Amino acid sequence: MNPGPPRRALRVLHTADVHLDSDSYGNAEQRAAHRERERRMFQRIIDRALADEIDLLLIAGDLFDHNRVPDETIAFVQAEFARLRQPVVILPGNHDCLQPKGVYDRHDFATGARHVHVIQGLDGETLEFPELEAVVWGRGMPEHELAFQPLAHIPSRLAGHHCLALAHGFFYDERQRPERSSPIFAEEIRDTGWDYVALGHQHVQADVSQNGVAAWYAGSPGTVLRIDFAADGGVRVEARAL
Ligand SMILES: [Mn+2]
Repeated sequence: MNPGPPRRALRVLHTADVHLDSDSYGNAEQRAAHRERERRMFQRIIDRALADEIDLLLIAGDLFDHNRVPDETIAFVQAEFARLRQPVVILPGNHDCLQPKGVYDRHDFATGARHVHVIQGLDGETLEFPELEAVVWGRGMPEHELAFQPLAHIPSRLAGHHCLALAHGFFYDERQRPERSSPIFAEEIRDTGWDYVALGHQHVQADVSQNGVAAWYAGSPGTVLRIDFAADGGVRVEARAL
């Protein structure tokens, strides 16, 4: 059954693999400079979201480089999110997966920021944004392993909505016994029938769209992806400079 086109155009910004607080080398001053560069990059993503007047920001995993990031880094991220009114959806990645005492266990990003959502459902969860006529689905990653399939259990599309999914893992062109953790198979992307799959994990920007399902790795920031969903169902993906 053809669900029919959504009624509203939608503009999304997709980033991934920001890796805030990644390891660096050198003396204290050099390490501080490295941290500042990472933070500045994240600020530019928020700047871009504001300048492009997007409706929704998707972060497809590894926003943080590890699960021990200090409170100060969280406060920085929260202050940046506070510049936005638009919904933000964060998918945990392998570096910031859902562990006890991990970053998303220690901090509730929605506190005082109802527009910020962290995907935590281990069998997947759907967030509905009626005002955008959009749904966003993702599956929380408790552990990065062969058996974890980021797109497993994705439901059928919701009629009359833009249907967007998030997944963080390794892309395989063909179904096979995976050698890499968190495998994402081309046919899984195709079979969703969804409008867009926002991918993270591979740091090179890549188009892995399948049979009318647009699917991209955002790549490590330097650029981000802007996705324009037309009211008639058309999807346009464009790399945007930071
Ligand atoms: Mn990753």
